[in-house]
Amino acid sequence: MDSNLGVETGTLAAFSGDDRELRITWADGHSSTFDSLWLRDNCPEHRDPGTGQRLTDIAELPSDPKLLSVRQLDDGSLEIAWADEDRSAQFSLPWLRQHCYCHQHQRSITAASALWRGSTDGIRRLLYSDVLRNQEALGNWLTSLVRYGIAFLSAVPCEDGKVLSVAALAGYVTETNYGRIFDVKSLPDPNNLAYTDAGLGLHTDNPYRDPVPGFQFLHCLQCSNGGGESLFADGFAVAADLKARDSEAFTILSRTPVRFAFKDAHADLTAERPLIALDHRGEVAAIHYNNRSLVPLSLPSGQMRLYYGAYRLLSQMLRDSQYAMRLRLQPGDLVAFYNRRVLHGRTSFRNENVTRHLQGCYLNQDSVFSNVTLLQRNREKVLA
Ligand code: OGA
Ligand code: NM2
Ligand code: ZN
Repeated sequence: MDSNLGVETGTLAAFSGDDRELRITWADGHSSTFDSLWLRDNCPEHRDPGTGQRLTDIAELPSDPKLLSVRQLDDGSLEIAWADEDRSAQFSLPWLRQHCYCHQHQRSITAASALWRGSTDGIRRLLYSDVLRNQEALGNWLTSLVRYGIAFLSAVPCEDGKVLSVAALAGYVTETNYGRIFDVKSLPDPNNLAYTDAGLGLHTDNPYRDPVPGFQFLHCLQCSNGGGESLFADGFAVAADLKARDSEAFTILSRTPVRFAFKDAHADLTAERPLIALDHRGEVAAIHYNNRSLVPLSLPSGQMRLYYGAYRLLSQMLRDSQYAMRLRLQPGDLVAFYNRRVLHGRTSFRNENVTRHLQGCYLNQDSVFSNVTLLQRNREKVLA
């Protein structure tokens, strides 16, 4: 669509447009459209140079600014002028490209996930000493954690509290009613089935808490010699398969909030959420699955059986061995996983001459994602 917009074509990109939008066709063929108000809102001069934070508020800007002209400067950037305001601003091409808001560039967390069933070679197992000393190893470990939702470390010294120093490499620990750190071992008077020798089916932790802990680290200090194997499954993969297999069941589980609760002498926690939580784009954002803490369902009677049917199907799929990674954590092993995606469980065990003992902690989600991005940023700097 050609227009009355004064456009001078440059060498790096072709651009065209009218007074409402600027269209750029990049050298690789991708095209981007930028609304004139969006450009006006993002004028670089409206940012504090030190923090990069925006100084203006939308109410201070004209509601329908008209583009007057666009020209490419010698340094490649685009100079954009608006009508009626005597205003122009310069936008760098890399900045515009990076901020393209076409459908394809509206990414969500799940887009960065690689689904796995049972296992995959991509899931990393690194030596703790390497991750401690070497930024690249740390980056590989955390990248696996974000991409697959799980990553392992070996030879983490079997010291009380060590899980906290490992956690500090990844993000910030979330303190809960279970403490900053919790000891998973069989106790005489447990407040949670986790503190028994019972098997635990695949589950996510603490769906009764808001927010749900993002990441969980479990450090094996002592393993059992009878049972006590660990199970892990990619909940995003199971959810994708459920959607393909029975879209109605998927819809029921993603649209029906259910309540979870945990109570003991010191805590009374409850939260309501669907077993499969979707983001605003309708993509799976989290799995909340914990039969132990699901309260008696409260649904209109016409929906009860339908709900149970969908819940049973998900539960059966989670028992399918094709999804489960099964292994016995050895002393010194540490598993880190994204608790909103990867389900974990264990087989029952019997302490005979040894006392099975894991130490765990939770980490908040954004601190881990932030560190992964920082490491990637530093890596790009080194390569540049
Ligand atoms: C838990 C748990 C796994 C295990 O403590 O929540 O799932 O292997 N433990 O003991
Ligand atoms: N523990 C191990 O979410 C749960 O209730 C699972 C969590 C007690 C911190 C157990
Ligand atoms: Zn658990």
